[in-house]
Amino acid sequence: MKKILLFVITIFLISCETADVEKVETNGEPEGPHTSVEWRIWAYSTAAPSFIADNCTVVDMDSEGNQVILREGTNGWTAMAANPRGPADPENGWKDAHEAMAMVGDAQSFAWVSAYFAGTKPSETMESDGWAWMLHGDMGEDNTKAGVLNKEDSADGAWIESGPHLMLMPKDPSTLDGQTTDFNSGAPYVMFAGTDYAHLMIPVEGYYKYQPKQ
Ligand SMILES: [Cu+2]
Repeated sequence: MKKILLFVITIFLISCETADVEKVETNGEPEGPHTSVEWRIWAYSTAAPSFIADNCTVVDMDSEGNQVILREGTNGWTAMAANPRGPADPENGWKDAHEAMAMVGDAQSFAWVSAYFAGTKPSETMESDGWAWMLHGDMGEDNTKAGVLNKEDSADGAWIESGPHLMLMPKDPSTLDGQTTDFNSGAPYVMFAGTDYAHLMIPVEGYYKYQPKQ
């Protein structure tokens, strides 16, 4: 009898643990198609810690390329999909939040991103440094050159597919002079060093899950 009781308790404890693990892994992801407003709000906003994600604005592009607001926020942070490639399977939407390259940024980081996609100097429109969270990582960049979309087109050893990170976009890129550009050091490192788009990548737990640390 004692043995059976012990067995039942053990099973109970194991199932509690599994439930906890699942909670962390799905991170509250809603069921249903990834094209739904509900899924996109979840996917984009969770690029930031929950205390920012809960109250951020969430935006997306409609089929004509116009910006639409999926959810109005209150904390000055905005979430969006930052992958310029678009979904590999447009009909079914982003495969996951990683493919979307979900990003949650403050107003200054959005000035930086707008300049980046327009090919203008971020320093001309930024008022101060900007911050952006990408806790789902990105689909890969050439660390030495902006706008390279495929590993095959990147310089030797310069390709990095990032896991979770925070980014500091400086108004004055020269403030990052002297920081390392080595993305395998584990330390914050500079991406696109020496260009108008130099920014600091700050790796957090799980950073090397897509591309092992060398
Ligand atoms: Cu990033």
